[in-house]
Amino acid sequence: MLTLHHLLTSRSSRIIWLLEALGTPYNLVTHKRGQNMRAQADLAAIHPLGKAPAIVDGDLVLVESSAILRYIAEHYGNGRFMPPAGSNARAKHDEWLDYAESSLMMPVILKLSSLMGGGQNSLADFAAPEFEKALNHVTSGITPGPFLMGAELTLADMQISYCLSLMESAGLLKDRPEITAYWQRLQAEPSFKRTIEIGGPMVSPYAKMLETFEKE
Ligand SMILES: N[C@@H](CCC(=O)N[C@@H](CS)C(=O)NCC(=O)O)C(=O)O
Repeated sequence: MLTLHHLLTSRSSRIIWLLEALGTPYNLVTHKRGQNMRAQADLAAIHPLGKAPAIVDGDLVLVESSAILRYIAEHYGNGRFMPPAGSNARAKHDEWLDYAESSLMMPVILKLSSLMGGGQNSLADFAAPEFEKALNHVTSGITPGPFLMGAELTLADMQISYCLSLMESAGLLKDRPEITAYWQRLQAEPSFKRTIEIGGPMVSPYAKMLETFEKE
C-alpha cells in the first residue's frame, strides 16, 4: 500500500486531498516541523531532500507534489481529476500544475520573505544550505548518468539545462565536477548545439547580468 509522508501545515495536504477524493487506501505517516518551521531528520531519512510530500510505493520513492499528484491519479485514479492524456485540455492542466510550484510559488515565497524581514527567516540564510542540498540531489540524479534518467536524453535534461547554464555562468559549479561534466555532455549534444545556433546563448554572462541589475 502507498505510504504518504505528510508534514503538518504543509503542501502535503494536497496529496491527502487527492487520495481522499479518489478513496484510495494509504498509510499516512505524519511528521512535525522543528525549529524555524523546518522539517526534521525523520523526513530526510525518507528522501535526501528532506521535504514533504514524499510517497513510498513499492520500490518507488517520489517527491515533488505535482509529480506525486500525477502519479497517483494515473496509477490509482484511472486518470480522474485530469483531462485525457494527449488533449489540449491536458496540456493546459499540466501548465497549471507546473505553474503552481514554479512561476507562482517563486513570487509568493519572495513576497512572504520580504514581509518577514531578516534574521532566522531571511532568504539568504535559507538558500545557502538548500542550495548545497539541491546540488547534491542533482549529482545523485546524474549518477551513473550519462543523463538524468540514465542512458537516454529526456525532457528532464532539457528542463534542467537552464538552471545549469545560470549556475555555471555565476561560477557556482566550480566545486561540482560531476555536474560540470554532465552540463558539458548536454552541451555536446548535436540538438543542443543547434539550439544555441538558432536561439543564441542560454544566459548572458554573469558579469553582464550584474552590470544590468546595478544600473536599474
Ligand atoms: N516543490 C516541492 C516543495 C517541497 C517543500 O518545500 N515542502 C515543504 C513543505 S510545504 C517542506 O518540506 N519544508 C520543510 C523544509 O524545507 O525544511 C513540492 O511541490 O513538493
